[in-house]
Order: sequence, then structure tokens, then C-alpha cells
Amino acid sequence: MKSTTYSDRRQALRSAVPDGVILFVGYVDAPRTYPASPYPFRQSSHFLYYVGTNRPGFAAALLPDGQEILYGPAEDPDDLVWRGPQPKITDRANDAGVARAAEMSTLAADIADWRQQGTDILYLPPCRAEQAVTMAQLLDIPLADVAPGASGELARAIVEQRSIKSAEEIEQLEAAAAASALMYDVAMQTIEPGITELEIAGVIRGVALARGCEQAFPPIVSVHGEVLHNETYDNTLAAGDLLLIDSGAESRGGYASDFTRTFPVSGKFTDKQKEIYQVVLAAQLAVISVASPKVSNRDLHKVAATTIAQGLTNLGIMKGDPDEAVKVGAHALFFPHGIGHMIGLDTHDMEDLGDVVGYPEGEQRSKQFGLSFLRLAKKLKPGFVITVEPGIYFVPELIDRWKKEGKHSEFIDYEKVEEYRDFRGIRIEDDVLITEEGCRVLGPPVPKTVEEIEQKMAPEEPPKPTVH
Ligand SMILES: [Mn+2]
Repeated sequence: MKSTTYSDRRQALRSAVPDGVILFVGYVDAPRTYPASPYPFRQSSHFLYYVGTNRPGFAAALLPDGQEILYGPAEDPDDLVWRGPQPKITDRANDAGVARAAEMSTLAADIADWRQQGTDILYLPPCRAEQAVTMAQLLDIPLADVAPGASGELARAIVEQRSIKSAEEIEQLEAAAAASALMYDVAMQTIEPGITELEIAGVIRGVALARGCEQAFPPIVSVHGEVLHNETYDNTLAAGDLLLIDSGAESRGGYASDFTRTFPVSGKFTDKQKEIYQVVLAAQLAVISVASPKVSNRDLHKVAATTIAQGLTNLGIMKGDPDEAVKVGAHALFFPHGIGHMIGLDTHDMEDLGDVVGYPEGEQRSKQFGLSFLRLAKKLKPGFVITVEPGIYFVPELIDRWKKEGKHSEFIDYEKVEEYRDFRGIRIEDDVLITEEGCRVLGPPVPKTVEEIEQKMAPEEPPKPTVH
């Protein structure tokens, strides 16, 4: 992005938080098994947002008088041999629209000076251990005091700002979604009985890498969709299975996408699978049809939960009044997670800052099972980008526990549920931009209806013989 994008963002933050030195400490390389073999570098999202420098070992200070300094690692003469000529800190500062550049080794002394002048140092809670250690050294405080000393005022201002995505950011989110759409396209062509989950996971990873994209998170590729964050790929796909893929590419600028689709391995849903699939789809479409700045994400969660409870009641799995069932949380046996979360530079955007992202000040998460996993409850605003990801799952161990306790038995037909105990799970997820009037699903459409999926997965017809 242009250097003015970063300086404008910092200026906006500076006006929201006028006092104190705002300190951003970027990430360092994380060694895999020895220092010269690091994991692929991923910069801190806050650092990417306000400074952009996508290299390890940088920090930035925003002074109350408007001065800005980018700190970076000292030049290493050996770099010429091992890595080729590298941009200087001043070049990096220039790209970020920062006027002054300095070596990282001078930051601790600068911090000591600012404090001596009575200026507070405002920083975010560190996410990585190395970052916490660096901050303890820079601030000259015990490691245990670093997180509690983080600034709530700064975190709240950053959440306000980063929650509203600019046109430039939406372009990045669209690019990430487009790469994801391609991943699903290739996955659908690859899925067939006898293929392993691992092979599908490898194929979609290849699609992302070949486009210069990382994956935004380790994808879920599982015939056990009922295990919500299943990250193993041990199973071989069999006809009759449903394969759940929850996957997303990250754009080159670091923006995430997060899609889920559930495919019939044989290319066709069974009637029983279709019935449950249609309920999940109805819930997802119902949410998308009402998502707008007029409602909160808690409202959207309720729309999904009620649609699911209604659908399961129609199938005889639940009973009684769906609204009442949702009120007491009976639907959560089948839909135990939240409807979605913010997405941006992070897949769960800014989740490193905690519930300040998803909940208004003074409002706590519900203690009710299911609703307690709702990551975003706030009123929606134009520019928010959220995921909409309802699902229906049959978790045998959870069913047994609830059944034994007779939990919500006025709303759940446990005899009928037994017919579904090996059904496993279905989830459908898209990334959605909230607009002034309503919302818009990001990225090229990924097949979602039963018909679209079955059509896409149908074997290509052999070419008809030409008659001369
Ligand atoms: Mn998600």
C-alpha cells in the first residue's frame, strides 16, 4: 500500500489517542529447529496495518508531538553474501511514510528518556513470547508485568479503526477470497472416494502457494466435520462421506479469507444429508438477507439459531417452539458455536486484543453453552467484514451426555437424534462486507446450493461421437 495509507492511519490513531508515546513492536523470526531455519515470516497484524514493514526486528514509536521513528536491525555486512543487498532502515521508513529511522539498539534509551520526561509508553498486549521478552527488556520491567501494563485506551482506539475496512483493504480481502474460491474449485475436482484428506489438504495448499499466497490458518479438511477444529488429515474419503473444508488464503498484503463448504464425497448428497444441508444453507442465507448496520451480530446469531431450530423441528429432531428452544439454548446441541467473527488482517480479526473487539464496553459474553462461543456481539457498522458460518453437528459424546442428563428434553427428541448420531457435521461459511444498505458476500461465488455442488462435482460427460 502507499506510504500515505500508513501515515493517514497513524495520524487518525494519534488523534484518537493524543497523549503518550505509542509503541509498536513488530515480530522477529521464529526458528523452526535452529535459528537459520525460521518459519515463514509473518509480521504482527497491527504493525502491518500502521507501518507496513514486512520484515523481522522492527519497532515504531509515535510521539505525542507528531514525530515518528522507525527502528530496525543494524546493517549486517554478511547479508551482502547471504541475502543480497537489503534496503536500509531509512528506505523502510520512507515506504512507511515515517520521517526518522534509527537502529533498534537505540530504542531502549529513547524509551528511558521519554519516561524521564514523564511521558507514558502505550503499547498493546504482546501476542508472541519473543515480543513479550523484547518489551520487558525495552521497558525495563519484569516479564509478568508486560501484559497487565498494556494500554486499554490504545486497544480500544485500534479496534475502532481497524474494524472499518477501507476500499484498499476490501480489495485485499477480495483478492484473498478469489484465491480461496480457486482452492475450492480445485478441491471439488479432486474429491473422490479413495483419496485421502491429506491429498486434498496438499492440493489446496498448492493453489495458495502458487499464487504467492499463504494460507490464513491451518485448514480443516475432514470427514469428521463435527469436530470443530479438526486439524488432522488421517482419513481416506469413502463414498457416502461428507467432506468439510474450512480453508482460506491470505492475500499478499496479509488479509485473510475464511470459507467453509461441505461436499458429498461421491458427488451426490443422500436424501438425509440433503435435508440437513438445506437447513444449514437456509440459516446462512437468512443471516445474509438481514445482515446490515441495523442489527447486531448477536441478532444474526439468533437468526441462525432460530432457523436451525425450526429446520430441525420440521425434521422431528427438535420439538416445541423454536424461539423458546433458542432462548434456553437447546439448539446448541447441534449448533454449539457462534455465527461468526470479524475478519481482516487476522482471520479472527484483532482477537489478540480479547473481547474488546467483539463486545461493547461493559458487556460480557453469555455463560450459556453455545452463545458463550460467540466472538462478535456488537452492532454492525458499514465497513465491518464478518464471517457467516452456521453449522449443524452431531457429536456422539455430547448427545450421550445431554441425553443422560435429560437436558432440554422438552425441545429435543433424543430417540430421533439416535438416527443421526453417525451423521457427523455440515458447515457453510462466507465472508461478508457490511454496507450502508445491507451486505455483500466477498469474492467470486463458491458453489453453495445442493444443485450447484452436485453439478460442479458431476463427472464430465465424454464428448459425443461426431457423425459424418
Ligand atoms: Mn471462520
